[in-house]
Amino acid sequence: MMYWNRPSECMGRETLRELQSQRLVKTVERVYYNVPYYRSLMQERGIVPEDIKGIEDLSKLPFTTKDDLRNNYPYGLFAVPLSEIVRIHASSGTTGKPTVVGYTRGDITTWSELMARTLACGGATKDSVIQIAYGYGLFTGGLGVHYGAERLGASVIPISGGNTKRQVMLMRDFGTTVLACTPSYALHIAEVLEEMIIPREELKLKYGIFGAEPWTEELRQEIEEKLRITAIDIYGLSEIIGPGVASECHYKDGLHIWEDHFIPEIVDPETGEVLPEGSEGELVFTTITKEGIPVIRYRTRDISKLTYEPCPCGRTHARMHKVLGRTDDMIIIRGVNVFPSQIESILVNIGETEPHYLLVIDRVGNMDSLEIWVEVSENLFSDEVRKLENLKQRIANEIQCTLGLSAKVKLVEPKTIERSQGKAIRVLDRRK
Ligand code: DLL
Repeated sequence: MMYWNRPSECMGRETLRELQSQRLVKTVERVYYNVPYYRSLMQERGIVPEDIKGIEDLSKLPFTTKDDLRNNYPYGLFAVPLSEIVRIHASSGTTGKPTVVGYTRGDITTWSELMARTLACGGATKDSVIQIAYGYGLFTGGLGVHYGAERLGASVIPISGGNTKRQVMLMRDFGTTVLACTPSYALHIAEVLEEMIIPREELKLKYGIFGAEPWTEELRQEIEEKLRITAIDIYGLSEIIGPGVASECHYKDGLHIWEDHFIPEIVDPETGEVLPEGSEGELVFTTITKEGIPVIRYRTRDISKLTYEPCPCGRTHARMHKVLGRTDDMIIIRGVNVFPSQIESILVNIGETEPHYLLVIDRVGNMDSLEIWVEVSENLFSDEVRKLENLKQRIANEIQCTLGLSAKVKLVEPKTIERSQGKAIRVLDRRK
């Protein structure tokens, strides 16, 4: 049993609740006095910080959503001056603008600590050789896992995503024992390993720390068999901290939420009402130690359920069920979060196409592929091939620039895309 921080991970529930209450009270004060947005929201509801005496008062507080972050783009929800921020990350917003988050030096320390916990919970130790194939950059995956792995004292290979043959070669040559990447990329790596005819015995791989996108138990089994490893599910989101919010232990029966830093709730996605333990609903988190951008009751749009039953691993923190779905239309393609509305605004901005489009997502080999079908006018369609090629290229480039995702564009004749009677169907996901 490898704990990274036993006193915190195995803290009695009473003590934990007490700690959460103290930290919540401080957080509410911090946002009330430092973030005008939260102050006016609380004033509108007639709440003053003194009304929040502990965790039992949590539901008095208003929710925060991705839209609130967008409306305060880029730094409006920061609770410290920019001079205190040492790192900025961003993730997809629902339309053009990304969601921006900032970390103080203290936040980076907390994040590293929580990622060290997460990695240890999944089986890594200071003797591990960790290959980090999550993307490095504005995405929180690469750097988040990186700092945690160094904090743990492991040997870190910061390879980032892509160039799969090289991943496999270095995995063998450098003696990687832990692979950290998205589950779909892990499957792709497994496939390339087979193609390269490298015998499994030449690898030292033991564990996979996979997350950033939904995956099924079936996919887990396939990866575990192909790579002959234990595959662990880790969960997180930029708005809360990045990876390092919750992690499975080797019992693989729900993900432990690091509750001394984040208070989870499950709410009815329609009414916002808090649901009792075990109910399926939308996950909501309140950060209670963050300095740069604390968030109050953040609506994740992820569907899950909570259990407070003790886990045989000895950790006392609540467990969330593997993510069951989303309450909105966000899709994750090769680890990149995509809202159909983002593609729509790109198409509208470029013009020259009709407002009828379909995102066709598939799995080619083990890699997600995205094809965008979009209607063009009769006139344009009968125009020169060169013009059409040029338009396709411009759309694809714009998507690459805005989302960092390569896509194929297929221009189709008017009325080819099926019209729907009710809500438009914008996504055809063939991966399932
Ligand atoms: O994906 C942070 C992360 C990086 C987590 C590396 C794990 C590993 P965002 O890009 O902000 O942050 O995307 C957050 O991804 O709301 C979920 O919908 C989805 N997601 C993340 N982890 C899982 C998971 C990172 N284990 C959004 N299972 C979240 C299912 C996940 N969905």
